[in-house]
Amino acid sequence: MGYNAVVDGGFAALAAVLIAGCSASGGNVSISTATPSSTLSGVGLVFVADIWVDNWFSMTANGAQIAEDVEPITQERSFNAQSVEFTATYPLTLTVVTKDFMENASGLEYIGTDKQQIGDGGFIMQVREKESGKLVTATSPAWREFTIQRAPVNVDCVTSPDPLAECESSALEEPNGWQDPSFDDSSWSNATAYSADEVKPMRGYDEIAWDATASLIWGADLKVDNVLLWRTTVAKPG
Ligand SMILES: [Ca+2]
Ligand SMILES: [Ca+2]
Repeated sequence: MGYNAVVDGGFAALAAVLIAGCSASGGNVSISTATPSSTLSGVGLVFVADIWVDNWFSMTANGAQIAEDVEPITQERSFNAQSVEFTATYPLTLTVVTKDFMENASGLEYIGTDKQQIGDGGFIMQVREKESGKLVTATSPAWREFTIQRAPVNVDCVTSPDPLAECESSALEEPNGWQDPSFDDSSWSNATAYSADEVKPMRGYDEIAWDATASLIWGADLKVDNVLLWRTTVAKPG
């Protein structure tokens, strides 16, 4: 699938328009190609975002939805990189929802098998201006993070024969307006950076040339934090 999105820095002006027939898939990398229409050309800049998440993401630019993981969250092994083109203006506010796979609210996966475990997450993204190739932003500890689902809170339940009954979870609603560029995220946490050894990224990760400044990030707990909200804003270049 492809998205043709023009995102205004002021009002979240234009909804992403889903267009057909513009996607390519090579290995574990899906490429969504935005094709700004003639009526929209000249508005904003075209950006390219490369994203890899263990396991799922959805993202906005300046308040407008621009992309969602092509691999559903309903599977343990949802690993893939995506490259997404979108048109937007500075200042550029990006928001991302990331989800680690959980078989149910217990937070565990492979339940009832000899691999029953607390799965872990991981998220890396970089954004460039398409024409200049200039790096605009990359995931780092400077990104703002707010975890809204944690499970299991009592990690000892990992070996339980009935995780849904014995594992505890905590969940919060998404804050109102959190995807708006003007949302105040000062009470949020900074992202925690993790090494590739800790995240063990796979399937698609190696097919992207990650900038040296792009870090794998997640919440403070790589395993227990399962649904996370992310924000970053890039000022207009001086
Ligand atoms: Ca996972
Ligand atoms: Ca987890």
